[in-house]
Amino acid sequence: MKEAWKEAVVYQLYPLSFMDGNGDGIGDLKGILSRVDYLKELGINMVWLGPVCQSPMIDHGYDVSHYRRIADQFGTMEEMEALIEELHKRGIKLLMDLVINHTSDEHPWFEQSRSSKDNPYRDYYIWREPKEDGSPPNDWQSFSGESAWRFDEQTGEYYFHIFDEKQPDLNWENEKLRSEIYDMVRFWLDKGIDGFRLDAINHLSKDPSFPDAADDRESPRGQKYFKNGPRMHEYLQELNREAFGRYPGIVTIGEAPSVTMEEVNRYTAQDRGEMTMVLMMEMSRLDAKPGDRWGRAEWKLTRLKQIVDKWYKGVFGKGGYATYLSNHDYPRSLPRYGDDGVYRKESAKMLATFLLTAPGTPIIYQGEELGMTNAKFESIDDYRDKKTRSYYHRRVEREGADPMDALTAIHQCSKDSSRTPMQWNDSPNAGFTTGQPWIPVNPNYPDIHAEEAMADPDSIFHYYRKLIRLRKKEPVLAYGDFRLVDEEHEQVFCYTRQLENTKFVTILNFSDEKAEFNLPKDIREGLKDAEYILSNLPEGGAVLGEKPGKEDRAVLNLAPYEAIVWKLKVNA
Ligand code: TEU
Ligand code: CA
Repeated sequence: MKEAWKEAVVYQLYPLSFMDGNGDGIGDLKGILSRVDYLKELGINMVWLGPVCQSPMIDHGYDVSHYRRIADQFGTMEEMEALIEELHKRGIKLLMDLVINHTSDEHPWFEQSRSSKDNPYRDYYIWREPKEDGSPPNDWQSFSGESAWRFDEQTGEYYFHIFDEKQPDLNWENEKLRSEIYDMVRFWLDKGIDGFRLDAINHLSKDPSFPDAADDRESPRGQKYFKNGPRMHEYLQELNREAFGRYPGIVTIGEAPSVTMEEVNRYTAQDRGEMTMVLMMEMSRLDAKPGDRWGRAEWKLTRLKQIVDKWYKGVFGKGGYATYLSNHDYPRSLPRYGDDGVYRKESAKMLATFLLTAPGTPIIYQGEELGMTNAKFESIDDYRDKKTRSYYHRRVEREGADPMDALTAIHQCSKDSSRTPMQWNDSPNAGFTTGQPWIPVNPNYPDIHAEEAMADPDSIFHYYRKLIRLRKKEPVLAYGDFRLVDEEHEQVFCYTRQLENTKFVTILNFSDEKAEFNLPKDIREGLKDAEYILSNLPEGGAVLGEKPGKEDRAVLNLAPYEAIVWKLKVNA
């Protein structure tokens, strides 16, 4: 069935780093407003705006201290209302980032809650007595690897937090808390926003007995008791009944790490009234080293193929999912899955071809459309992320590691790598700000910026525009089936998408070397009168010149990072 969310091309906009409108070095709403025509030009039709509500910014806005106020550094409610209006005028929907698993410890609710055991807000959060020996109530860890419990002197109890200790988890068992959240969500929906990205959403429900998890192999320990908990579906269905579901066409994209396909369908099957989609997080960290937040592992293309195939077979047509290769929580994928050197342009376009012709609603992370790369600052003083800085100081000061070794791991794994300011032009600070940017701009901005990209018809930016137009024009890319071709090939990712008698063939060389690819008979036949759609190489590249299939060629010779898309006419 036709659904706007299936035809959406989403743009993740990280407000701190998109555009500074008042010269204080911090991105803001005024800055975003000055760039809405850029978004229109790119062709996206949905924006996911990172958190902009009042916050002490310990976690860059994911620590909310007031849900109904815009943080001063981002601007005013009037500017937010203007942004909603200006995006709507351009046919672009706006999703906000909804952070309701936790608040900041500076939220008035928490200040009340911690003040006394009998305060009416006490149970808005999760408090427990210490064990006999004064230790934490159980052995669960937060995502930073330390205890998920923080002792609070004032009332002699511990409170629970799966993220930073300044981000106490809300107690969703408390009905009054839930109804306050629903009221706040309606407040934003009444302003005309079109939906939400739901932060860390599958952590809302915890195992109410809070058992010790000593035998738990997972990291962080205890996670199995604080994700996908027993009342998750009840809460989401209530949230839908009380808020999202009362407004037409609201789109929700849940961030739900480590879920099975069955759980994804339970969260997103249309008839369950819970969420529209979940984020397909598995593709974004193929090279993460299991159990080592700061390590990198080799990754195989066959792994990526298996993930795409698993999600297609498990969820497509039943539930909903959104795909992405880069976001604000991890270094950009271009150098990790492609190349940020000689083949930067070709590989960025190849990755774009994958993201926009594979199944699932695609999310483009700001700057990905320019082929922006990861910053590699030479001093820890240029990094802002709290965990990055504490990792460096632990390694260098406590463990005596060589600073360059610690910085190499940071270059490869720090959240800050993908958070450097958007590169608009070659003026100072890439045109992002007239002030001192909150984090340094990537020094390569004179060569990589929007102005040069928009002026160059062969740029990554214009290639994305072409792909986005294609995705909006061809229903097969939103609704078509997905068939892997040659699952074992370690260099080439080939797949077809078919809807009735339209069949697209995408062939991608994910390597920096030439690749030979055997075309199966049905595709070879189909190519005889195929329509060439696009390629990332100049017209007449190694393969296109020969238009394989006419001479019944069986083997394609692909150039490094070559991407090709054909459209076949088939009998349905
Ligand atoms: O991230 C959630 C998050 O980080 C975990 O679910 C993730 O799977 C884990 O860290 C393993 O890598 C969201 C936001 O994207 C992030 O920026 C915030 O810091 C976090 O929630 C807390 O709000
Ligand atoms: Ca600003």
